[in-house]
Amino acid sequence: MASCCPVPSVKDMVAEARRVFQESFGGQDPEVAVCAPGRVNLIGEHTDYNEGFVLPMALPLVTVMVGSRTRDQNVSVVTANEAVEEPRRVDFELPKDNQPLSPGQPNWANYVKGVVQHYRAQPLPGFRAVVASSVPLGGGLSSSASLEVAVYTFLQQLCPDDGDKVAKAVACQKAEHTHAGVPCGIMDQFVSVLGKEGHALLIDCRSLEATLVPLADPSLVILITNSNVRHSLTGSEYPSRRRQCEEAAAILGKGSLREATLQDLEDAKGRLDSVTFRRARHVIEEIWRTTQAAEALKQGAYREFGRLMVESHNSLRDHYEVSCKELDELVSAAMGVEGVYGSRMTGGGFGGCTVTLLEAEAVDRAIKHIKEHYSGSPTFYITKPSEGARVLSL
Ligand code: GAF
Repeated sequence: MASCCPVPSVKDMVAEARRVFQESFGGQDPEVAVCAPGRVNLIGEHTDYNEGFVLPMALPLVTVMVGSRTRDQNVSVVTANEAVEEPRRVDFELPKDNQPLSPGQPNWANYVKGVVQHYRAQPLPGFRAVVASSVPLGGGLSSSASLEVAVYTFLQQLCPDDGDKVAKAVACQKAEHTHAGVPCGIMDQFVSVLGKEGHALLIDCRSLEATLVPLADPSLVILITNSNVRHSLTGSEYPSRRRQCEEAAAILGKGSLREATLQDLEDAKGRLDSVTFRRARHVIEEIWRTTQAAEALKQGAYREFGRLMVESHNSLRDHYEVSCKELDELVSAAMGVEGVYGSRMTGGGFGGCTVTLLEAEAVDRAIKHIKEHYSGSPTFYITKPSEGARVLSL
């Protein structure tokens, strides 16, 4: 498995963040360390903001945050992530009297500011901190949600809230809406907070309840392949998909597409343009596929699970139109390997990663085959369902 990206140990990441903290803040030691994971979604794509089901798992790739409170109202945050834009240090004062904390430059700091603003136990003390991440940026593995949830978890150590985990995920989702301008659903923040080692989470995005689905069979591997492409369309495409779904639900007379059936859609065909029809069709079918897939996983019916993954990918490609040539190539390459159960794009789309479910003994073969059949330069991660956000020892 020589060609897989190593997953850095959380301990090493904390040691590095601590070193950067000492270097940035006059040799002081941080008092608190936390981390929050990225995620991979196994199935249930673009269903969360339609109040549907999703089936993600938390990754061993995490954002770490170390730091200490200050005696004043000043915040200083340094990122150890060299892939983000400069400057890598931001300083700001906590706003007084519930004034909003405006987003600005650099972009990475907006996730910190957003969470500070939406934190559920105000007023906060000032703090100094360093963030470091092993979640690839812009790879569709929720680097932003992992940063938001890490910041929230860090703030809980300085100024405890009531500990409500779902409310924590919702506050982080709000931060993304207001400070990153992405009208995302709840999936990424939810699984980053509530992920469980050895399990995927079947999340009902209407009731915000989750069921644990065991996923720790040693004969099974979850392989993530990063296409290493990101198309610039992403910015406007995500909000436009969300709008199309809301329009479709309104035309069908439903509060959300979760409440619609394929028959409702068929009956309204004359009142929907063909694009909106296809968007709604993807969502309605994907919600159903996700519940079927969770059932298949519980039964150990990996072939059936894999078949649903491929159906999901094809629907995202043809009906929802959020895939791209590179992701399609990766999926079809993976599906050409004996021992692969299924493969699909994961996350928002237009680049980023695919997720492939396969027999452990097929991993080397699959990586070799994908490399030979992909026109770009892929990177690979072999992952395991991991624990959600947590406090670490220093
Ligand atoms: C992004 C969003 F942040 C999620 O809420 C979800 O909608 C996903 O795209 C698509 O399933 O990751």
